[in-house]
Amino acid sequence: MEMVLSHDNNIALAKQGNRRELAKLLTIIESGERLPIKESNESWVLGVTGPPGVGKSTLIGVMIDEWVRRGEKVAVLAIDPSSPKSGGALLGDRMRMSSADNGESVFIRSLATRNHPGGLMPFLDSMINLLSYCGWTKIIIETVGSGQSEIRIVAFANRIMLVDGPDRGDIIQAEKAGIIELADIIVINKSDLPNSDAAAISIKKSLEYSNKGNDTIVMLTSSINNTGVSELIEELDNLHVDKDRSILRTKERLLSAWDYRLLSNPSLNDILLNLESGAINLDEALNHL
Ligand SMILES: Nc1nc2c(ncn2[C@@H]2O[C@H](COP(=O)(O)OP(=O)(O)O)[C@@H](O)[C@H]2O)c(=O)[nH]1
Ligand SMILES: [Mg+2]
Repeated sequence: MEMVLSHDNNIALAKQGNRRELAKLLTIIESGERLPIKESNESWVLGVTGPPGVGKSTLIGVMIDEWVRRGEKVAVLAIDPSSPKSGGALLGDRMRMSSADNGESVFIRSLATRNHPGGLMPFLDSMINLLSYCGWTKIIIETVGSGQSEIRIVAFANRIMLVDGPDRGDIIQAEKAGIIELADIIVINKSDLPNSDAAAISIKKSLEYSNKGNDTIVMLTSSINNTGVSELIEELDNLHVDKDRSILRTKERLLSAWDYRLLSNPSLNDILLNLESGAINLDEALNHL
């Protein structure tokens, strides 16, 4: 007689702080298995997004140091579209360099989206659940870039921080992607460089033009000089999560789930062929799916 594989024991170990077990369970989730963990609304999850090079990873590293000093346990899911190495590994290296004794309180896992053509939808929720259940009090999702797919990913967080640089070009990217409306807090990093004040003013102006978002917090930080970071942590820890933005995020998650369902439908190929040949129209295709 075959036994049903249960992960109860591994889950208990991960909850006691066993990182190897935690890593294994995340891999199990990534392979498509569901773990028997009750969903919780209690998890604290911050999505961090913004154009490449603005200093997201560096800033997250400094924030982690600060949180760890305050007794928090911080887990980072670093989402990388291409290699399972670069993004997460870079942050991992930085952490190893800066906080040799943070080990127990910091957990970093990198996820490559290219392994999952349908998106990360089915995994992120479960991973967040597991991390939260295992006692990680601050969970961060870092994405590379600020396009539509990054919005979809950070929408799994319950608060969003957009990081921008002092260049107008960076901000325009975020405006185009529509991520400004979703962000609870916008950080202009590299405030040690010229033009960062002007960048903050420009962001505030563009917030005024959009219908809502006047309560969006705009802050300046320099992650290399460690200025503005403890103020940022205060703001994040006391953040009032806006209902409208929360609904926008929920909508993005629903769209992810919808896309995932559609793309993983076993008859998708046949339906595409029938559409292509004109045998059915779009409405009929949708009905089939
Ligand atoms: N001048 C300045 N450079 C920074 C700051 N934060 C990060 N950088 C540099 O910007 C580059 C990109 O940083 P990184 O954290 O990898 O950016 P990411 O792509 O947004 O994650 C690196 O060379 C960092 O050293 C900052 O506050 N000021
Ligand atoms: Mg990065």
